[in-house]
Amino acid sequence: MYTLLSGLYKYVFQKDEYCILILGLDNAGKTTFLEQTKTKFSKNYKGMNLSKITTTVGLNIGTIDVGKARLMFWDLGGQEELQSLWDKYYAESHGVIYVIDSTDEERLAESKEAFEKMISSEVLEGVPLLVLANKQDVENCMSVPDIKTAFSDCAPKIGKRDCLVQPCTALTGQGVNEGIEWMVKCVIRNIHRTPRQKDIT
Ligand code: G3D
Repeated sequence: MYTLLSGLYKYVFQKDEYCILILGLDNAGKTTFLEQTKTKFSKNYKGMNLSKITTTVGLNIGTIDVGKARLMFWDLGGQEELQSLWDKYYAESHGVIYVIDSTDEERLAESKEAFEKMISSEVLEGVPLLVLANKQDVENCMSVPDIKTAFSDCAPKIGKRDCLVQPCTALTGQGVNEGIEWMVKCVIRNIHRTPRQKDIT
């Protein structure tokens, strides 16, 4: 009877946990996106004042539950000296969210370089990739087609992994639900399709 009840309890309440990295250059809006996500998906979460968020130095973490999935986010600092730490987290991640500042044409090449380096990692092969074209509220910002064109030569490295470029305004929440729901769907499907070595052992 105990086994039956504990099995039932686990079936109803136990969550499958997935680690999601939030990467991108400093000032792209990673922390704002994480705060907005926590506010939208956690019932009792009292979010920070989004306009008071300052750039990530080090690591911000956050957890949300979506259905039977628990997503644990690691928002890593994007400054050049911190980018060298990103790959320490790759082996543990089930998905990557890459945030681009759509208003910053000057640093787009730098962002692309960091993106290309990240997707070249064998450890991330097959891991779903959500690219957020953030700050779409700003007039004359780069559109999704503009960003896709600028990043087009990364396509062979992205390969067959699930990849979505999503317009987003982290400050107001536009595009956040769509991005998170897509990621949840992909990580669940991906773990059943191609379990990575660490998930098997
Ligand atoms: P980071 O964690 O990637 O370093 P932050 O980036 O989340 O700290 O955001 C950096 C700046 O961009 C912040 O402004 C923040 O308010 C702004 N920002 C983030 N998302 C959006 C967005 O969707 N639209 C607009 N217009 N601004 C956004 P400050 O002025 O505090 O530097």
